[in-house]
Amino acid sequence: MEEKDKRVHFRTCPLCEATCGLEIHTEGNKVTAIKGDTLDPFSKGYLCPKGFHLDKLYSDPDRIKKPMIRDGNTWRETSWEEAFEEVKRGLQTIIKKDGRDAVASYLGNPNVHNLAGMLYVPILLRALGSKNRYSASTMDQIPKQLTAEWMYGSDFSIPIPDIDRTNYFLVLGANPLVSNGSLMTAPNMRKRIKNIQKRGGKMVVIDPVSTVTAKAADEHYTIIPGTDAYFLAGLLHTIFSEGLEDLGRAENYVNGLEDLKQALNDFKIEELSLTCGIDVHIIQKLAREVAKTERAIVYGRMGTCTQTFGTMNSWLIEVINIVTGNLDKEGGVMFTSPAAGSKNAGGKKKADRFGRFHSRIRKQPEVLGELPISCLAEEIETPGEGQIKGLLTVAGNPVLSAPNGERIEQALSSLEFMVSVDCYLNETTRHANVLLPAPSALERSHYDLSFYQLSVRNIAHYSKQVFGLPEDQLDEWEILLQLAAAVMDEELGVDPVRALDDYAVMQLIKKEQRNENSPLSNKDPAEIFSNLSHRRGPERMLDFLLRTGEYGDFFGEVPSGLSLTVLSEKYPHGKDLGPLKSRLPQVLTTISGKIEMAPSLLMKDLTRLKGKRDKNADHLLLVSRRNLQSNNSWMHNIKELTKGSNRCTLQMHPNDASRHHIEDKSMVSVESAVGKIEVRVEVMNDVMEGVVTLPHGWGHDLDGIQLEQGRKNAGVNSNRLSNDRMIDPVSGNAIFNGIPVSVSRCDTNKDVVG
Ligand SMILES: Nc1nc2c(c(=O)[nH]1)N[C@H]1C(S)=C(S)[C@@H](COP(=O)(O)OP(=O)(O)OC[C@H]3O[C@@H](n4cnc5c(=O)[nH]c(N)nc54)[C@H](O)[C@@H]3O)O[C@H]1N2
Ligand SMILES: Nc1nc2c(c(=O)[nH]1)N[C@H]1C(S)=C(S)[C@@H](COP(=O)(O)OP(=O)(O)OC[C@H]3O[C@@H](n4cnc5c(=O)[nH]c(N)nc54)[C@H](O)[C@@H]3O)O[C@H]1N2
Ligand code: SF4
Ligand SMILES: [Mo]
Repeated sequence: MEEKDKRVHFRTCPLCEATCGLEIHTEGNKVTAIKGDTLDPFSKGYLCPKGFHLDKLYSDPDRIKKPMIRDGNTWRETSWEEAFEEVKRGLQTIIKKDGRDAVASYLGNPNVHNLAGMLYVPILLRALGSKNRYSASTMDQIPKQLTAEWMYGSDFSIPIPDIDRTNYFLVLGANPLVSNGSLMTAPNMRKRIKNIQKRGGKMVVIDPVSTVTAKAADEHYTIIPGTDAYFLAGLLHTIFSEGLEDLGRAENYVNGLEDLKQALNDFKIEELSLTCGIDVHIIQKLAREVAKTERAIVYGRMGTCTQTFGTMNSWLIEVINIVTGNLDKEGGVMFTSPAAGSKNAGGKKKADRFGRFHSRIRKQPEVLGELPISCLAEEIETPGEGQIKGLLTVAGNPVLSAPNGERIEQALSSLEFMVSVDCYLNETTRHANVLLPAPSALERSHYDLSFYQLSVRNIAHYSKQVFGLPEDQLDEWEILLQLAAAVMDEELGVDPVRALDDYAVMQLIKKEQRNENSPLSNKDPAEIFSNLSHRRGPERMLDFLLRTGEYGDFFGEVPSGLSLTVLSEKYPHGKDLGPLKSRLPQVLTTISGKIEMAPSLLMKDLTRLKGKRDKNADHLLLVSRRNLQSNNSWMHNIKELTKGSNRCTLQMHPNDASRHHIEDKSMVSVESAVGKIEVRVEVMNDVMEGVVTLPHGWGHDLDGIQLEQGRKNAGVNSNRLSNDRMIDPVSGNAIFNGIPVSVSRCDTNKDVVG
């Protein structure tokens, strides 16, 4: 290998929300080393084992590299032309026969870690014109987004913990030392938490499991799964009844506070405490600490979102942060000022994006433009007008990720036509008729458009491709635009990708110009367009977004401002744009212009806290757990990340084990209302009595998948137990935590790898 082939690349890791900077050494088309980039102003050299092995995804021999068409159980590689022709034929047949809503879309999590997904999927969905939009959001953070939409006006106006300046961090249902943080982009959470403690502050964790994060905390309290709303109502009750409220910066901007206070008056703290299993005096102590500590945060994530009170939890957490004066304050929770993307400010909206239409079968309201994933299977299965006959998946694996995976699986196999854009032939994409290969992360450029909107500092970091695309590989944005062209009725000429891309950029320009305060409002749109003409694809859009963003150069109007050229040439390790800044009131886009403290559907939902919670004494409550080496369902084909002991186990408390005559390491059968699995048990004190935990994203033993390594350590699909009929009734979000299950010894106790 010639010396000149050796190169060093700096780029952010696109795998999780932490956005760590990587230093990638290459020789020719091989990666020789990956390290943490010590010059990255945000991650400062931190990385986790997944980032360290990012190249293994690129070099995985099982990764799909050619478009493929399925004929029965056999796949054949084909040309892009034939693949898109086949997509056009398959989807247009359904559209002509049954209308556009008969073709659904499902978007998986990696879309938000990918510029193509962020910028071009919306164009594809508009071209498709179907109401049947589904995504991983409705089994994740939609309660947080809906709460932000109702309270602050926009679903992306989510206040972020200002963790680097806080003195008190109360964490519910999150395990950031394993997940690396969510809706709180902050590489190296361990260090950030240690720094809170070094400053004399503290972290308190509420979790049914003594997780790595709980162990790093100053205090940990277990909670009965699914009952956080009772605990949070208890905190609020204490704050109000002891007169501890002080709204601080939010004082003049709230609506409905008195109604909320009145509603909470009805509750008795003793009853709330009994239901959640946390002592009254602990609830009161924590309430006083949150209210009295200068700079405190209450933060809740997955464990609080994907449970029966998902939206109520998200709401009560916002309310507590507001009434203790911690919203929009240093060391409290703050809105970001991202360099590109949603400006989360400016103007009042006309209506909430909720309930504008309903699902056909369950009549579940639309939430932020989509329908809950828990409705997908029934919409495919149930005949009649409006039935889903075709599906397009982009970067998603609902068979392993979504509730009642087995039902989804069956539903997918009954579709008339399915198209998937993915890197693997896996549990979901094996049902596709056409599978289109997405390039791997190292072959595309990157900018964390989503996560810099959710980050604990304002950051901008653009990464160039590490490797060029192979000659016969389309970039993901080109695939998405080709798909858009295939489902449109209009003729787009000889270069449909170019036509759609140009159109999309023109739309962005016009949108910016509609803002009369924009320095571009009086410019000729054609001139702006031609200013961008040396770029195409995501780079052109990103350049425009950066130049017209908070720190933008507005095409020369602000000479020291940011552009893509400045960012990529001057700041190869990323640019730190400083700590979060106060943004009230301009961040508010609600109809009233105020923070809505008492959204009507949530006020109504409070009555649910009054009913008795029935619990079958024989049932254990299943919750989910993550592992540092995994990333949802799709990184189990990497040997380096799956070696060692079997991670797909049921964790159980010793008292529950002995009550059910279950021995450590034995095989057990776990049964819920919808399914049954067999899995190996790990008996341990870390899990609260009455609770069992399983990881999700396993079950790689299905026929016809191309995951050789994954199959060796297949594990079982925990989502055969989660119930698509159990949802958070407000947002429709899926429930993965607090699922009643019965656990018993396996009759045979045969040596199955679970
Ligand atoms: N029981 C339980 N279930 C859960 C959860 C839980 O905690 N417990 N968590 C939920 C959460 S938070 C989420 S976000 C969902 C995730 O749900 P999904 O997004 O449906 O599942 P993933 O496992 O992330 O699958 C990602 C897919 O994208 C493909 N892929 C990876 N990179 C790319 C790319 O660059 N381009 C393209 N086109 N494809 C790519 C992968 O091969 C894989 O098929 O799972 C949910 N499911
Ligand atoms: N290593 C790794 N990192 C990841 C992922 C991954 O799969 N692996 N996935 C990424 C994705 S898509 C997401 S969304 C984020 C999620 O990241 P986090 O929000 O940090 O979620 P989890 O790690 O699932 O932690 C949820 C915690 O909630 C607890 N819990 C369960 N039920 C309850 C309850 O009723 N009340 C309370 N208070 N706690 C409860 C669980 O025991 C668990 O410790 O992680 C991301 N990062
Ligand atoms: S923490 Fe997340 S962003 Fe950082 S290296 Fe690991 S997977 Fe990548
Ligand atoms: Mo997620």
